[in-house]
Formats: sequence, structure tokens, C-alpha cells
Amino acid sequence: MLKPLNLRGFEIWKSCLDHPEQAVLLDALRPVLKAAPLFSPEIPGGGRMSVRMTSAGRCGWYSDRRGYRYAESHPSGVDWPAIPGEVLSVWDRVTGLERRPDSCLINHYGEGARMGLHQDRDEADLTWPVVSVSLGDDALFRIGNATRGGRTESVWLESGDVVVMGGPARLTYHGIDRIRFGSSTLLPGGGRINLTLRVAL
Ligand code: MD6
Ligand code: FE
Repeated sequence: MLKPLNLRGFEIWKSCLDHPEQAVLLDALRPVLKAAPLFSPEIPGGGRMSVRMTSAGRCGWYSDRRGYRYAESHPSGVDWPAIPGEVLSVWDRVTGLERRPDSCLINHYGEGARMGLHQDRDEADLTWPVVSVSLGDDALFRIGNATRGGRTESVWLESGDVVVMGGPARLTYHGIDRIRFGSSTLLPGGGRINLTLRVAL
């Protein structure tokens, strides 16, 4: 594993996971996706996100017309499945922290899906980092500033890349402009999965 790149305080670990490790993670996610299927959250302004989501852990990120929050269960009523151990080890590797995440958001990008610039600020204690794992198709990740607007910088995230957003970068705006659909063969149907691990409660 090389040293991470640092882009505006985001630590970007290129090729953190090799192909076999990526396949192991994906296999570990299959039962999670089966128990807690992906859904398209409604957004407060109306409409739905183009990204489909679900979660693992004690709580899961959720959005509807009332706003963003962490919910105790999947919209179907089932408990969120546990975060797979293989996923927790990635957190251990890149953070070295004693504390482990209590939530893992699973985002799925099909062709044309994107995620607008946003801050991650629904967690109770914003001193813990957020760790993100990319699997599947390449994605153009845009990093902005602590407030909306201003110049931005972009980087392509590829399958196996891991990003740590912590310290002064914890409240930086960021988003996914687009994916290169079909650039990876990791996911059988194409597309991209992004995992974000957080200490949410
Ligand atoms: C994505 N990632 O890569 C969206 N958030 O699909 C995020 O929103 C994100 O990559 C917090 C920290 C790292 C991230
Ligand atoms: Fe985010």
C-alpha cells in the first residue's frame, strides 16, 4: 500500500484493496443487500436520489421529505444487518482507531447516477472520520470547500481506492459528478458501489 495522496485534507489511498480483496468485500456485502435491499431515498425538496442506498450497522442513513437522519431500521421494518468484519478491517487499516464505526452506508450507482455536492453532518460527533471504499466502475469525485461555492478539485476514484475524510476536511463539500459506466467488471451488472463508514451515534 502506497502513502495516501492528500487532496484538500482528504487522504486518498489509491489501490488500497487488491482485486481479490475487492471480490471478498463484494461477497461479504451480498447477504447484507439481500436482507436490506437497496432503495432510492426521497429528498426533502421532492423527488428521489439517483443513487440507490441501504445500510449495515446499528443505524442507517435515511432520507425522506422530512429530512436526513439516522434510522434504527430499514424502511421494510427489518433491522439493518451487521457490518461485515471484512469491511470493519478496512476501517482499522486506514484509521488505526480503537473505536469502530456503527454505520456503513452502501451506495449503488447505476448508469447516469450521481451525487450532488454535500457535507456529511448528520453524525452526532463530527470529530470521527468518515472512511469511504470504492468498488466497481470509476467515479469522478469532486472536492470543494467548507462552505458552498468556490473552486473545486476532482479526482477519479477507482475500484479498491479508499478515502479518509477527517480532521479539518470533515465538513468539506464533496460529491460524485459521474461514473464511467462499464469501466470495471467487478460488479456483474456494471455500476459502482461506495461504502461509507461512520461513527454516527
Ligand atoms: C461516493 N462519497 O463516493 C460518495 N462522503 O459515492 C461520499 O459522499 C463520501 O467519499 C464522505 C467521505 C468520503 C466520501
Ligand atoms: Fe459524503
